[in-house]
Amino acid sequence: MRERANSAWRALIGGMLTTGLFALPASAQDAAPAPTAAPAALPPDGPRPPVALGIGPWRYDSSAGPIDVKVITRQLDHPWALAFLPDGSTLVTERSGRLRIIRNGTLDPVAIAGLPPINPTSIGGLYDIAIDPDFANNRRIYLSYVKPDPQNHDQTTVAVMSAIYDGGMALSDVKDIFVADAWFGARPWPARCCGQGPGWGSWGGRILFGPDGKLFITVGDRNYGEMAQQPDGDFGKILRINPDGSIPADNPFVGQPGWNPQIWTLGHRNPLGLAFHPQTGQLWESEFGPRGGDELNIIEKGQNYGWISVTQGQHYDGTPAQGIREVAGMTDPVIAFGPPSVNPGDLAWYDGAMFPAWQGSLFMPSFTEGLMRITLDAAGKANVAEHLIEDLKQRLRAVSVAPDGSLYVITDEERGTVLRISKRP
Ligand SMILES: [Ca+2]
Repeated sequence: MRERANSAWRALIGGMLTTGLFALPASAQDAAPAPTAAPAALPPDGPRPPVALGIGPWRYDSSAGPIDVKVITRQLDHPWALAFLPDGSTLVTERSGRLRIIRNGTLDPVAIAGLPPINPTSIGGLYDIAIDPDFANNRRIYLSYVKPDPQNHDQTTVAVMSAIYDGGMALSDVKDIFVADAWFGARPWPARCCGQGPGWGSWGGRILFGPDGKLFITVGDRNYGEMAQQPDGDFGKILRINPDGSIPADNPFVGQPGWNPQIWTLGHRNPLGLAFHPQTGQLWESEFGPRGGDELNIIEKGQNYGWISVTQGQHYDGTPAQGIREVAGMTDPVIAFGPPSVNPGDLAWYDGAMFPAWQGSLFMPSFTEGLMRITLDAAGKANVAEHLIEDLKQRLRAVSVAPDGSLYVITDEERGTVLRISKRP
């Protein structure tokens, strides 16, 4: 499957090249050497070309029996996260900076008002949603986003806002509760190793309440991976705060000179998925690594996950990683994916009633390999057991278990969708 998918992809890219659909700036075309027929040494990496999604519904046979996949809505611009509210409606973020609401299966055409200035550049914008554990009483939600410096919009960081949402068309009492100090992007950019990407990107941006009522925030390395090991910056970290923005006294580095007290773990590249195991309470995380170095990790208080010196992937300029695995002081991933990269999205442990066969499975959406179902064997080792809806060739950004036990998957596409996977009646 994987080989066939890749060769189809290469053929598609090749077709786009020969038909001139990959338009290069004139100067680049002038400077480019004549094309040669040399085969690529490595599989393609990075954004995959978009593939139009059909109307559906689709039917599959899965390990949980026959399933239906239906489009709930296809009118979203790069949706990034969704959250179910107690009244049955669903909030959805669009990365371009809009908060949307789906009621009774229908997307309201009007976006919810009241968001602060957001910079939707590159892969940045409006990101994740967390619902206050006490939402039924306080109607409070939390949204993460890429915050621009008002003086220079290239200079950005990840922030988390809190707001009251009463079910209508506007937020109220909107306020930042946390602004990461991972400001980056304004030129001139510092010299960085390893062929790292531009000064925009790698923001992280997942937020999730823990069973302890604390809010976990992922912050990417901002393509400045040298900072991921620095104790006095939020770059490349997973943070833990109280819902009012204050710092919990039991964070691992509180009171240690030179450390940001909000740091929970360090050494991350671009963490984009978080989920607490419903039985063990462990925090699982997915992370974009470099080429062929995407990771699934178990996040434990105070640990160092290696980036930038320790990675099982390849740096983009071919610089060898300084460490691969079992490096003293570093925590290895549970699974390292690739090459090629799978580009993992947000995670969900299945604990719903609709699919008994999937109880205890971890779902991990991917840009390239569909919705991956991961299981733990008797020894606790994680294995990829199944790929769902891979043939739809959509960039899957997130998956959530709905209150009825169906799975909602969002596709991070220009014409992005919410898909619902349910048991075939
Ligand atoms: Ca790592």
